[in-house]
Amino acid sequence: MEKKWWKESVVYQIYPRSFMDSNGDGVGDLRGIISKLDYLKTLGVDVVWLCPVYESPNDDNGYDISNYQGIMDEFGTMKDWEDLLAGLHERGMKLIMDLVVNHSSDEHAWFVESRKSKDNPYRDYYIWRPGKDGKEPNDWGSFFSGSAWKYDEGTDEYFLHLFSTKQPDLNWENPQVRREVYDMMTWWLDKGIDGFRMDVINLISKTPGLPDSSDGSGGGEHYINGPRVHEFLQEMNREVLSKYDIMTVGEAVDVSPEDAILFAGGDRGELNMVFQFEWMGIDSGPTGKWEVTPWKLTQFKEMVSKWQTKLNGKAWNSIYLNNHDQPRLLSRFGNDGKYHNESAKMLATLLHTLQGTPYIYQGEEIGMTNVRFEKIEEYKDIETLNMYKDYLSKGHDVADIMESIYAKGRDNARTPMQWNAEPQAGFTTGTPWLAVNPNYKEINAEKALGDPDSVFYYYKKLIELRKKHDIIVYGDYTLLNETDEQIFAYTRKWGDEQLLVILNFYENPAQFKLEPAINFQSKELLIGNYEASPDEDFHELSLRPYEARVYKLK
Ligand code: ISL
Ligand code: CA
Repeated sequence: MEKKWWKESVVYQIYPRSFMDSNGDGVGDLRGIISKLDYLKTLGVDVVWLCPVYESPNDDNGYDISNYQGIMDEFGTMKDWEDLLAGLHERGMKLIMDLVVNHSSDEHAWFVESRKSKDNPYRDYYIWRPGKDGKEPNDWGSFFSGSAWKYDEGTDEYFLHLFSTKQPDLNWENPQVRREVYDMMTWWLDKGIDGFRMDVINLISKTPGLPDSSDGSGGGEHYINGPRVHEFLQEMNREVLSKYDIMTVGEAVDVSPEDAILFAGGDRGELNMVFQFEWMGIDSGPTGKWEVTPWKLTQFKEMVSKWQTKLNGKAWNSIYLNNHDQPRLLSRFGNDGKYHNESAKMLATLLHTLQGTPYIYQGEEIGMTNVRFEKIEEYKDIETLNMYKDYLSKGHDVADIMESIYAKGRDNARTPMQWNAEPQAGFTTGTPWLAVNPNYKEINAEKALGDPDSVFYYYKKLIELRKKHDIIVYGDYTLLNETDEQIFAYTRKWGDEQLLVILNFYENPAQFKLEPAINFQSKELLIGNYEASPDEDFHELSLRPYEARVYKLK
């Protein structure tokens, strides 16, 4: 397997609005991030992925961009951004920027022009259609509820928006649009950035003619992995990406491992890796993410194993268990109460010992959890608020809706970073744009840094181990004890070495019996989340609640 720096790296994702506020206006900003670079260095991460910091009216917190080459006033200036990049580089870390080019803001100059008249030179930068029998041009649905079309009186036509009405989709069929995007990317790369995370990049190509969905299911079949998506990405790679030593990760909604190999296959000339959504869907029902559904460990193991084995040697995995769109991993897959630290460390062990590049989302390294705000007015996320209205109008019970939000709402991940036990968790001296999770006195970075046994130092150790043992990065994965409903165990193999990972996923103690037996001469306990004797015989082990162990065998 080819060695690459982006395979050996650990990425830390920053959601700037919620990371650190430097001027007391309640909104995180670039100076705030700069003040925490030593914290990131202490943790040991290699790459920072910065969520959008571009000019934006913030209908979707920066994922609606009105100027791709300017910095949002609330976050600071271009000089601040340059200082951030320099600060990261000085400390040996890299920076990847969010690239949001499936859509722009409706306040982008292109769209302002585009909506003016049907013959405006920018008209074809977006996707405009006349209505059909006085209704929307087709039956496609928006990810944020309702139709994906919005009527615009000025020219008596509709424009397409797969996300909010303030996020019109760019028309990738238009070569001029693609040229603009490539030039803009080149401009950022020439400023010295180290790559891109590409927002919903597998949605950029739509079926010509924009037909109705075949089964009334919203139209995904006509824009997920659309007909020209690989052509466009290969062109982008030729024109831009291939000229730099950078890393690229594409957010790819609804992809299978086979699709992922097309986007990120070593010989494809497209991207380095994708974020897939399969694991994130494990607790969703047929109607989607808001239908919270129980899941079994065997299902989860099957999903993980599928991605590990199918991509092995063909494409590279990205490994994440949460991000700014997902609930906190600890509340979702672990135990955010009694076994907070144990389960946070167990999940961290999984994240860092699979084949792929691990992504840590801010606050994960101190075990931040989901939040339960009493009133809908306290929530800020457009997806959550639109769903709330939509479900209310369809007659759902308020209490049920709130339970869905508690389990799945995106604001779970967006409450301010908990730095210390001071008011507002040390995030701001003012009023935060979204309330702080009330558990900040127990869960905060200052406390974690003062406790050698904290979740933070466990993450740090896992990151260090990755630097010392190639097998953690490159080893082949094999699932063990497939039908076990409580223990997730696997090996990694690399040359004459093996890694054995044993994870108890629940609070009940569990008996582990190694099957099939493995041959080895020597063993070393690399890391675990409980005191354990290095000489213990792991052929039969009693595992404590959420216990995790990683052995290296030779
Ligand atoms: O949030 C989600 C999880 O259910 C998805 O619907 C999400 O919108 C989708 O994964 C795409 O996400 C990305 O693009 C969106 C933006 O709101 C998200 O924050 C971003 O990660 C539109 O730009
Ligand atoms: Ca601020």
